[in-house]
Amino acid sequence: MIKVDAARPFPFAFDPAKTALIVIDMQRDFVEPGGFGETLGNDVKRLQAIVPTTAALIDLCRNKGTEVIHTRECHRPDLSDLPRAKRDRGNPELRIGDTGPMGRILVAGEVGAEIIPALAPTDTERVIDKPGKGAFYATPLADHLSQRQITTLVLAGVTTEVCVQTTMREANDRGFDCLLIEDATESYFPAFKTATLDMIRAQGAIVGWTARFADLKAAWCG
Ligand code: TIU
Repeated sequence: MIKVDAARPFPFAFDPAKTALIVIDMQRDFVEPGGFGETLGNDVKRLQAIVPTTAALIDLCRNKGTEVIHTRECHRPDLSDLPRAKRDRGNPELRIGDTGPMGRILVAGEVGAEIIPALAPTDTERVIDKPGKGAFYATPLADHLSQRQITTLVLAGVTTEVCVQTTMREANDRGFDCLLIEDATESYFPAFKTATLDMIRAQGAIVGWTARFADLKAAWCG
């Protein structure tokens, strides 16, 4: 067992053989100009700051033989998995399915839906496409983790209070112990990131734990 003493709200112990890293939605549509994130009115540059730390986290897990799973929020080209309520939400310049500079917004197979090159999956890593904010809703993720006897999830990606938090809450309700890496997740809204980290670890880790990447690495690499 590895014990991360500096995790909050208290030390986090995990078995690397029963752990998977889930990197949430590090797609061009959220991180680069011209995609879904920007069309919602956000400054996407904020999210780029976590790329080096997230790359280092992925490398650490690969080197340790801990499975790395990537998710992508995207929809089928015929939009049959896009609820009207999701498409109509807000007042974006471009809606999901419309054509922008990186192809159709949040549609599978388009340039914008790809994971950014700096964090690209290897040929053997699992990529889960998801139509919702949570990675468990309408995906094979739960079955996959169950087959692999995974009990612990390390989480990273964007955005902290939307897809990352939703996935972490879904996982928590399914019985997984969850650790969110603080400097490998980011939000378009700094206050929302802070609040999300606080609410995750409140009430004795009601949703899970958080830790800095350096503290995970120090505990794991000795
Ligand atoms: N808008 C926003 O903050 N996030 C999303 O729509 N999706 C994800 O977080 N991936």
